[in-house]
Amino acid sequence: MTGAGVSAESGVPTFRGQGGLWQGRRAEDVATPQAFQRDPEGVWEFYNYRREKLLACKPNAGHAAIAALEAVFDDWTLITQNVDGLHRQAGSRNIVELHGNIWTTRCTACCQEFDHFGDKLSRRPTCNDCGGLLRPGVVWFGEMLPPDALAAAQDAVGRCQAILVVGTSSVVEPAASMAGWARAHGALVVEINLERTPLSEQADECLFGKAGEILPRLVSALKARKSDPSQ
Ligand code: BV8
Ligand code: ZN
Repeated sequence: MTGAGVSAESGVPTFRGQGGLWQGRRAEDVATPQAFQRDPEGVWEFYNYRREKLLACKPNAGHAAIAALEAVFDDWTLITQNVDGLHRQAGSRNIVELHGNIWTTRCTACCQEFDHFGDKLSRRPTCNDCGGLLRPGVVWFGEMLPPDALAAAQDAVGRCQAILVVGTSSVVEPAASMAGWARAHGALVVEINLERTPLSEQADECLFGKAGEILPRLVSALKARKSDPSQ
């Protein structure tokens, strides 16, 4: 389970805390259906700014390590709250994007979804098919998560032996409850973060430090264990 902290070392601003995206902005003003209803151009300005910044960002060692873990485990699911697409660029494949993807759009009239990876969009992009207003393909506050993504995440969390929770402040629901659901059926909970979060007291292990430094070390240890179980 990853959050914005995994992308921080790629230069993608996190949401909360010092210098975060919500800094100086209220999430309710830029990341809710009401905000979009009220001021679609202002919301598109925020998302176009983030898309623009993302073009210069590349996956970091943390993303690469997570992609490598997919090959270490027979049954692995990456659940991410991140909308930046960097996990896929790093080579992860079995990905559940709980909060959508900033590179996609959805037509508010005909509901078609479009991939605009790298495209520069206007402040009022419209659907090529029906001329309807496009919205960012992300999940806003007060919106349900995509049912298939939520179901896939709940299935993985319900079956896992261990959950690694990396770079999230664990405040946004229902993502923040996933580790608790895993723990409830006996899974090991390991948190990797720079600081303590509301999840920390429930975690079996808290590894404090940068995801881009801790994860590669974890992958090497797991790979060594896999090749020589006596280790
Ligand atoms: C829902 C997409 C059912 C858009 C996002 C009261 C009224 C109404 C709703 C609610 C309410 N109370 C609770 C709710 C539900 C609400 C919610 O949880 N609110 C919270 C804030 C109280 N949730 C919802 O609305 C969700 N839908 O519940 O539907 C429903 C329907 C109607 C009414 C009620 C319920 C939808 C939530 C999705 C919102 N969309 N983003 C966009 O991106 O613009 S949320 C946004 O926050 C991002 O997706 C982000 O992923 C997510 C979580 O943030 P984090 O990833 O954790 O990032 P953050 O900056 O917070 O933390 C970074 C962490 O990394 C820190 O801990 C830091 O220490 C660490 N870090 C930094 N650098 C590193 C590092 N760690 C390691 N290494 C580093 N280098
Ligand atoms: Zn349309």
